[in-house]
Amino acid sequence: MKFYDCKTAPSPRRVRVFMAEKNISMETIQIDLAKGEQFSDAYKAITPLSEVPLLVLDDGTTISQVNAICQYLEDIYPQNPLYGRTPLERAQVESANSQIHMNGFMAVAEAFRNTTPGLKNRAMPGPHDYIQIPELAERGLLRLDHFFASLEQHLADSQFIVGDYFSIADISAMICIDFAKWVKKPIPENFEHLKRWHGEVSARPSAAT
Ligand SMILES: N[C@@H](CCC(=O)N[C@@H](CS)C(=O)NCC(=O)O)C(=O)O
Repeated sequence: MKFYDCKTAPSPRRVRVFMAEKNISMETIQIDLAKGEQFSDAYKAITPLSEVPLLVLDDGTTISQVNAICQYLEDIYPQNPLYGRTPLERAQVESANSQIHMNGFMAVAEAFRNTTPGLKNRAMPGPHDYIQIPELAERGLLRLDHFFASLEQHLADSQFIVGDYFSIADISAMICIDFAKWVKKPIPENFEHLKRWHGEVSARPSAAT
């Protein structure tokens, strides 16, 4: 198996931290997004999506999308489960992880991609060009305020996102909060629960990957 990564980008970091938590190592190839390597003929021959992360199996089968890659790895490397240990926990992790992706990750991406001068005409990742819409950036920042507030409330009486169980949802939320610094949205000073949790998850060795 090969993992196509970009060490500076938030989406592939979700997979890297997941693999570190599960002690999975594999051949990793860096795609330099800043240099446009995702659009090279060589990479387009591997995936028409022009995105990272990407997993390529030994027979050449490709798996794209953070969640699909992590779920596949969870199935074939069941040690240290991060998608839940019971049917209920699995449902809770899936529910939290999709909300974090939609309401957190996509909100930051909306704010970042619709304002960054270097991403003019690249408001969405992938093979198609889309113009920036400044109103979407404003909406993204507003959605991010709501996302932070809901996490602060939730973590007031929960150690991790799903009770006392560290899961993929914590990885997604931690990286979302780190990504939010790109749009100058640090954790608000008075959000003590969110800061406590972010400090704890960031101190895990996996977070340094
Ligand atoms: N829906 C994809 C999103 C992946 C994504 O947004 N990747 C970004 C890096 S964080 C990318 O490949 N960007 C390429 C570009 O901006 O051209 C997933 O969940 O894996």
